Amino acid sequence: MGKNIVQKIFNLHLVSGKLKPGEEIAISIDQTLTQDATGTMAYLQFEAMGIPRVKTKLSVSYVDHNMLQTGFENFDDHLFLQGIARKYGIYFSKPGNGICHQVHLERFGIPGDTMLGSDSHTPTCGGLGMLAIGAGGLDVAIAMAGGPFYVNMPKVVCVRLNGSLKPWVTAKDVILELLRRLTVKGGVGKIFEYGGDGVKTLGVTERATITNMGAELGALTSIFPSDAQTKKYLRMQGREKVWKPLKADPRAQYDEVVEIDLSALEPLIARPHSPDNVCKLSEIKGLKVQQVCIGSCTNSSYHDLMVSAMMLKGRKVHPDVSLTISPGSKQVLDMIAKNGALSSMIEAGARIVEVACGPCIGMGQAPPSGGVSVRSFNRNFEGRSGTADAQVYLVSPETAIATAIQGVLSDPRDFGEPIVIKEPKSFVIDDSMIIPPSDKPEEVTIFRGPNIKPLPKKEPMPETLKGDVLLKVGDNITTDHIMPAGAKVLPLRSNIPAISEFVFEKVDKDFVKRAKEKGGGFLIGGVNYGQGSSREHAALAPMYLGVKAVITKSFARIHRANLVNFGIMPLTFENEGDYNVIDQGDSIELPDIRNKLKSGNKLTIRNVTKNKEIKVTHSLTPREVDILCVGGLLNHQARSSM
Ligand code: MIC
Ligand code: SF4
Repeated sequence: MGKNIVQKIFNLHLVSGKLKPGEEIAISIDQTLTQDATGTMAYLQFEAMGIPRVKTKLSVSYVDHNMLQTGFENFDDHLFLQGIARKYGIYFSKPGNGICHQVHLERFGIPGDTMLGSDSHTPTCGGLGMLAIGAGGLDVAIAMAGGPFYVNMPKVVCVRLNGSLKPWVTAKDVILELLRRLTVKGGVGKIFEYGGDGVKTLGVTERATITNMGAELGALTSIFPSDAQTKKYLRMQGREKVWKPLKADPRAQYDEVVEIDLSALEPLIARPHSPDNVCKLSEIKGLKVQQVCIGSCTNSSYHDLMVSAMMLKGRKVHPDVSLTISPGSKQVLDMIAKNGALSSMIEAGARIVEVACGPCIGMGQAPPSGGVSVRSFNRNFEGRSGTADAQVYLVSPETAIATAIQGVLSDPRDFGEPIVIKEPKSFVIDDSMIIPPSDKPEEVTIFRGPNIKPLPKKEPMPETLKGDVLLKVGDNITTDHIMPAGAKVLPLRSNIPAISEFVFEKVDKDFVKRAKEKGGGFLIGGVNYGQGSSREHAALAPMYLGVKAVITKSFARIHRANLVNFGIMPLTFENEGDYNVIDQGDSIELPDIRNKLKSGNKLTIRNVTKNKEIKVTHSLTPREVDILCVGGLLNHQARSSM
């Protein structure tokens, strides 16, 4: 029987388990990636494991999120990360070098290798044929220590791309089409493997736009074949020697198939406040816009910025619009500076923003009150931009620039002749902002500013769990709801006591006070609870506040794993209707919990307030049950290395 690409890579990396959908497998990890907002915690955890040097083939630590230095915290954290990298054998990409996913694609990704990254958009490198997965920082720390990554074998979905895109229709529209069809939970438990004759029409950075935003489908990852386009891209990066061909066998089997006729697509747009709230741009064009932002790990490649510059050349940004452009990497910025494209942007009136995540994570450039912001980014969750009532729309760079010029949502097809970008012979290669690790690690001292607080500890699970329901929320709650980011909160990522003060801040401002008064308790959620980012702080901070279990209709993958890692039980209602018989403030009890967890996957919760019993289930593997019983993965790791 023929094999698909995912099976081929998993076969070469399988440590335990069988490649049968739903079964727990463990795979070895070749490379890891961290960014500063999740990295500080991941490295504190790595340090706690007492391993002298990372055991991966390559580990890179990026600084791209916490870039606004309005106090000492962020710079202190950057210095901590740089010291850790030098000491433990990790490459350090300095602030200003670029967004982790863009730089990793350019300088480090390898077709056929596996990567684990402490950021949900790690699958970006799937555009190069790499099997790249986003996870919590602790899972990444374990991979750096040489441990495998555990996951339930996903279903493999073949996305067959046919034909080619029409002018002004882009890779962004391909992934928006998938989000329109499948929704933000359509990819849970799945890997999307791209194939079909349309693949060869897409360059590596276009493919990377698609695999990047596959994270918004809730997928484990997304991957393209490694072919002539991949080889060309790697050659232009001076890295042709890492290229290898990778494609599915002719009779490869898939669990599902999705067909997309590229030539039938048109420009699409995701409306507030979810990346799957997609419609045709033509249905809502004409809407007045106050802000347009180009950038983020989804759309800030050389190609994206060149198209933007060519559209702006000789034109002006509309007087009522603020246009920001944040290039994805130093390489991209350097190239558009050298070839004059940057000048076209500046002349047109664009605000050139630092090479970083920036506005995508609310690090500056918050829209005005009630304002409409049109962005080439990947997430438009409510409040994420930094303005609670802003209306954020997601589009291709082409649509965004047409809109910035017209001042209203505009269809790029009305703009004129299609723009063809001449490819350079090679990219500008200068890795001087990537600092290699020290060959004398014993001489490296690590700087620790006052913002770096020790890891909070958790005790083993008691026999009976009891407490009150601290909060009940609805469907599709994101990690941005649970643990907000933005310029004010992000600098506290290495300080759990301080960051805990912001848990559920935008959902219920009394949550933290209540959690503290009651000494912790339970959370109730709807479907796809914890979608979005990989930030383990969305589990770690609730754990610090005493949250014992989260009971939902369903979970997003990374958040569920993070809950287990920090000793919080993820439970689901056996009958979804029982969501209605439990309310905020109810007292609940889970007696004899350790034994019950071990003896099956069904449990009964006693709602003491309503005098009712509620049946819940768990999908924990025996390994995960052990992790929960000892109070989390760090305790578990310490015990197994004793
Ligand atoms: C995001 O896009 O939400 C982030 C910020 O990159 C997160 C990571 C984090 O919260 O630090 C992600 O996507 O994992
Ligand atoms: Fe950075 Fe935004 Fe990409 Fe997250 S989605 S890594 S915040 S650019």
